[in-house]
Amino acid sequence: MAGRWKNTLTENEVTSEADFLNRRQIMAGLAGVGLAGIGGAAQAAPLQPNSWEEITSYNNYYEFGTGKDDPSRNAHTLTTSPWTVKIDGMVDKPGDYDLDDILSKMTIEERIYRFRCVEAWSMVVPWDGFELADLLTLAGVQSGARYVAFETLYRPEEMPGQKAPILDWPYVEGLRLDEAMHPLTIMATGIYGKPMPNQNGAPLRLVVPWKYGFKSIKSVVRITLTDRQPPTTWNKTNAREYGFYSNVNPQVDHPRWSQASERRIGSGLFSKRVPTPMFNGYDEVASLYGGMDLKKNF
Ligand SMILES: Nc1nc2c(c(=O)[nH]1)N[C@H]1C(S)=C(S)[C@@H](COP(=O)(O)O)O[C@H]1N2
Ligand SMILES: [Mo]
Repeated sequence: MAGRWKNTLTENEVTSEADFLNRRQIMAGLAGVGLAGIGGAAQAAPLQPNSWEEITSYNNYYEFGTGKDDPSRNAHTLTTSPWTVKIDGMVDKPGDYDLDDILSKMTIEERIYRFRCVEAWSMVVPWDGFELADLLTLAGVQSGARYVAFETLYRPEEMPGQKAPILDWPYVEGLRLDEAMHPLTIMATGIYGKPMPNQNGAPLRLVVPWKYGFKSIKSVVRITLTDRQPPTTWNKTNAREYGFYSNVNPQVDHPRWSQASERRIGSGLFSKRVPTPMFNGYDEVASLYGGMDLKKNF
């Protein structure tokens, strides 16, 4: 796939932000294409990742509170090891998979992705992770499966937000199987070559860069293959405002605000607004939605 690139370092290698940025420039030069090759619109300008500080202190993780700084203050209480992922439903090898076993079979890559929240702010995040397709293939997807459902850990003792009925816990999400199998879709295990911070969804979270951020469910403990479109948390909360697909689309406004532009976090004191591209710039996914009315299927 054009623009994909493999990480030449191991995830255990501790990389400072400065080293990371430096290495990016070197690799971009060597590759001759630049890392902006990931995703269409990014080809115009190289992606400048947000800082570690920005990515790990401005979060949405309602299990730890609804404020942007709640997760970074509260999520340290979460025990992330050992960690088990149940893979069930329409798979050949259902079971409780130990995360370390999964990781021993997966190839960790760095993926620098734009990340666009439905609230109209955005960041660029250098994730480490593996393709979800590789995990699904490991479990053996059966022919009748059409959707993938995801579930976040439910552990109110460690996730204080779950003691309040803010959302219908546990947080659940879903993708169509072809979306889940797309090479851009990853299960992320880290950021900047470091283990995933709890506030960002440790130890394992979904990242679907062409969809609004709430699709990228954190701290995943269950993955279910199914033939029916699964319920999703924000759709259950407000179906008029949050659809199942939730592809980034500047032409479909949220009922309460425009989606035509976004505020880039960290772009100075007055975070600058930039236009939001269709599919968040990842044009290569357009073929997944051929013939679909994306205003109806928002
Ligand atoms: N379990 C769970 N997953 C979640 C959320 C959440 O509250 N709980 N918030 C979502 C939203 S709205 C966004 S924008 C992203 C934020 O990810 P980040 O904090 O790593 O930027 O996580 C998504 N995944
Ligand atoms: Mo979000």
